[in-house]
Amino acid sequence: MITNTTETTTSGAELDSDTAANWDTVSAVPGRAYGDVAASVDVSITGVNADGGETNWAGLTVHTQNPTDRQAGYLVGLRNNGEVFVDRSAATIAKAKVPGYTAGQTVILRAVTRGSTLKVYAGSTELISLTDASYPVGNVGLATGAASAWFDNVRLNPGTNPVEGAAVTASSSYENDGWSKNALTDGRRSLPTGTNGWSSIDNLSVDHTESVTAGLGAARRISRLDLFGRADGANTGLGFPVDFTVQVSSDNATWTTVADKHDYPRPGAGAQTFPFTPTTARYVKVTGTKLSADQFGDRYMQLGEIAVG
Ligand SMILES: [Ca+2]
Repeated sequence: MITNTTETTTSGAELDSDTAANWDTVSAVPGRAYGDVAASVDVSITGVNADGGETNWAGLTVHTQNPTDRQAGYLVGLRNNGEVFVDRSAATIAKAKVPGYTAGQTVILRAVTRGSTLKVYAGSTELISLTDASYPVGNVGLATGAASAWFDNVRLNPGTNPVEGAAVTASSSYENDGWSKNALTDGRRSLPTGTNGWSSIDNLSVDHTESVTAGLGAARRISRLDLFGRADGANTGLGFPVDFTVQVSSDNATWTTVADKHDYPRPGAGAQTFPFTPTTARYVKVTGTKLSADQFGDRYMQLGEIAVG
């Protein structure tokens, strides 16, 4: 993903060392046009030019018409004062603050486009949602403006999971230590640090039922649900339900069961895929009716990510 000469790669991360007053340093894969796409990068700003100081930025370009030009398309940037902005044709059309940002910290910056909707996240936190039809398709790239920055873990998902970024409801949710409902649809499937999935509250030793529901945003024809369990070393597969159903609904009230599993073995890393007869749905729900116990006898339900197709 390198088309300019001011970058070096170390330990899998990419350093853009251009701290000169160069506002248009962009790296991209030329010739790739993405429509619906989720683009994510771990970014930390390591230095800023005195001209502009902490308002200098690093981030992503999406739907750009020229891969090395940030003007024709959308620029999703993080300033070192914690502001995230979306520029279109070099004019800011939306901005928001990363909660609790401190200069130089690593932010998982993610842009998700669906049709004419562009959403921007910091980790699992939605910061910006806007509708704009000016650039429906184009390139994805990395960009800096008068800042040096580390880029790592670049991920592109060309719009194959309509529940990514979806609002999630759950029977209970442990909203701490990075666990959250929203982390079920944040595009990060594994749990390398134990901080990017959903967990029910974890202090119940009695078996019980837990459920989680995600919306697709609109009615869609789907025929598959993928569940990703934990994938963090010895905890891999922990919290995956033993008995569970997968249900779909058009109104979040009347449900049709499309999968009913019993004595499901503790899975490894990777997708657990449940195909079903193609159906039109707007919501999907997974209900665990028998939960597994951890080494302390506590029973809870945990998932890293959910996907449909
Ligand atoms: Ca996740």
